[in-house]
Amino acid sequence: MKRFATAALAALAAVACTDSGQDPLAPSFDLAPAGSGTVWVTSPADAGPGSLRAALATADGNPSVSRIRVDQRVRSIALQSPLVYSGSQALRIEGNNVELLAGGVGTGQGAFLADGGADLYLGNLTVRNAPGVGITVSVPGTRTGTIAVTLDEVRAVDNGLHGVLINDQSEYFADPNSTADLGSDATVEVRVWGSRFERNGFSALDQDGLRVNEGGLGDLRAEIRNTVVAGNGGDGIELDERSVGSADFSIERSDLLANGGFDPSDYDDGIDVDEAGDGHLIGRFTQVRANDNFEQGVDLNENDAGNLEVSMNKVWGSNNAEEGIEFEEDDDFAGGGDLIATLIDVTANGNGAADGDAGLKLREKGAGNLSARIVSPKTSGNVIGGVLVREDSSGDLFAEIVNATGIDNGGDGIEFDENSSGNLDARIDRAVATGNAGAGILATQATSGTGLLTVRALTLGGNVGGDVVPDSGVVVNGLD
Ligand SMILES: [Ca+2]
Ligand SMILES: [Ca+2]
Ligand SMILES: [Ca+2]
Repeated sequence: MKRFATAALAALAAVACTDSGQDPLAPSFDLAPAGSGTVWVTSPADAGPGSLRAALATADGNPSVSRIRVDQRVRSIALQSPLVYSGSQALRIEGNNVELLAGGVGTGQGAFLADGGADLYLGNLTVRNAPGVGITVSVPGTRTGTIAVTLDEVRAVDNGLHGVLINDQSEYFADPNSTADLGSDATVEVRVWGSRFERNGFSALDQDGLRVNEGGLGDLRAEIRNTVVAGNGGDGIELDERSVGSADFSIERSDLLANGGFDPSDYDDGIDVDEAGDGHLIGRFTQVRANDNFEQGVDLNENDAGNLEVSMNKVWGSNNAEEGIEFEEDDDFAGGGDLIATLIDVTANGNGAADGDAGLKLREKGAGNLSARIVSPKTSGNVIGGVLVREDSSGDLFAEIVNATGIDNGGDGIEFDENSSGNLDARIDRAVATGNAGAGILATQATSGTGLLTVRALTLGGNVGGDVVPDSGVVVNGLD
């Protein structure tokens, strides 16, 4: 495995060149096309000729450099200090499966920092054991337009703070607890493909597998695919959008498992998305497992003006200590807007051992309507309720649930709660609601407004609180 190591790498160390097609190592290397602005990394040393550090310095000083490629024979680099890229030109770093071992950088320091506002692609590399953040992209306050960051088969493992931090909140580094919403005018666009963020964030509070902070003008956009986020101390993924702009993300074929265990007084989630100020929270989940997390599996909070719009298809949020899947619109700050959800084949079993309201919880708190279509939800064995759909303040609640299973939950199997003014129109077409400690199906219309519960083809029984329970304001139709 290491036959080449000593002599070959000593030779490689002498070579650090902007690729010109005359690399003396040819033809044994897969060279970039001549004139492509590519710099090769041929040395595993921390610094010096051919090193990744030298390549980044070359890119810093030469805007025509757009790509750094690590030779496949450079298997790992033991960093003595953080790597920094401060150029503003878009840069593509192709790691060829190199490992950046960052245990030797200074106390609290990270492995890699990009702070020049460049679009960045990182491919096929691992960042391991940094005392601080594994990979940081710090967006300059002067950035405009869209800054695009792509992580393609990137692994951030066992770093003390965040695995990956992409930050456009100007107060964050000085005060991580700042609630200021300042940042650049730029939109932050993040793509994560085939990556792993594991066991980061056990050196301080609130350190996540992947954190994206967006402030100032612009949106936070994220696309996460085929990625595993597991065992991180804070949230697996946190997306935090403030000020003007929306949080708009999709997550597909990904696992968010056993995150949030660092601080017993403030456990964290599989994925936590917070949107504040003007703008919407728009999320799309496809084939996602958010299981075994220390707080919620999925926690989406939309504050202030704007809607919370979420779609799910084949999503699991099971065995989390609080809710499996929770959406809250106008969670902390009322500003109007609706909660709109289309959920297909969602499973939330065995949640709530520590706290929470229901395995699957949708709550619209401020002014605005709640509209939900939920097909084939499975909620069983939650210590809390199964499904809770709740609308507070002004606005209507419309919910249609098809083919539900709610068995042996500690609260109600399915609960609709129109908790203030506004009308309730809830429909259930086919459900098994048995063995729940509360009601099988509970519908409440608290104050003014009409209350209508329409049910068809129910299988009921063994519900301690009654099978179908309308409160005084609710009319039940079609009970069979
Ligand atoms: Ca911004
Ligand atoms: Ca916003
Ligand atoms: Ca809102």
